[in-house]
Amino acid sequence: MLTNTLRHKIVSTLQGELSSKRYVHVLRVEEKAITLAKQYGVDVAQCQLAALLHDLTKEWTMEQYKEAVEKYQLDGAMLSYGSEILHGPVAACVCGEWFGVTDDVVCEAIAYHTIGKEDMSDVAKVLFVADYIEDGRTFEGVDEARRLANENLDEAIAYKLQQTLAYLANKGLRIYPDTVLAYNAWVNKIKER
Ligand code: DGI
Ligand code: FE
Ligand code: FE
Repeated sequence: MLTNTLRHKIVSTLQGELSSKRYVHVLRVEEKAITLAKQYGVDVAQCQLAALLHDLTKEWTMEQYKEAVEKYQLDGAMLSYGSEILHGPVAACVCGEWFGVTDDVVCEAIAYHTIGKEDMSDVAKVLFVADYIEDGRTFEGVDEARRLANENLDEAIAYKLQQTLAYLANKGLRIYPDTVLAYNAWVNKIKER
């Protein structure tokens, strides 16, 4: 449960772990996650907690990630993709130790917030979309993402996956296989609606 004390503890840790730019991003994701949770009848405290913790380890060094992959027995293949792919799964493990946050729904939402997953809980969906459309985002297509998020969370998820894959391929960046699996699953899901 997200008490005031826990929130304060997390927020002061974030101020130490993150650049001010990323810190304010996290606060905007928290705000957006609360709004979406209320709009879609999802547990507000779980969404808020997942949002606060989602980028906790985004500025870690590769040395820190390497230790975490060993310690928590995560997929070692993630190491060659760097922080982008590692920061979610690692944060999902660390938040138990640092803050006693062990709620599976919250931890899974954090773990999958970058690449998505075929089956996402409502909390994971809210975080996945809130991270993409928080008020500070300005990329091309963000207005469409916000419009979709206002109508249907699933549509917004499929859109984010489609845009992310296209962006990565356009830049010639390597795509982590689970990113492709999530994309395929959500393209199907939207077609079947
Ligand atoms: O942490 P944030 O910047 O708030 O957002 P995020 O965690 O959703 O995304 C971080 C970045 O990860 C984003 O620029 C897209 C990128 N990404 C997503 N899937 C993959 C990926 N990068 C690589 N190299 N491969 C992927 O499969
Ligand atoms: Fe992230
Ligand atoms: Fe984020």
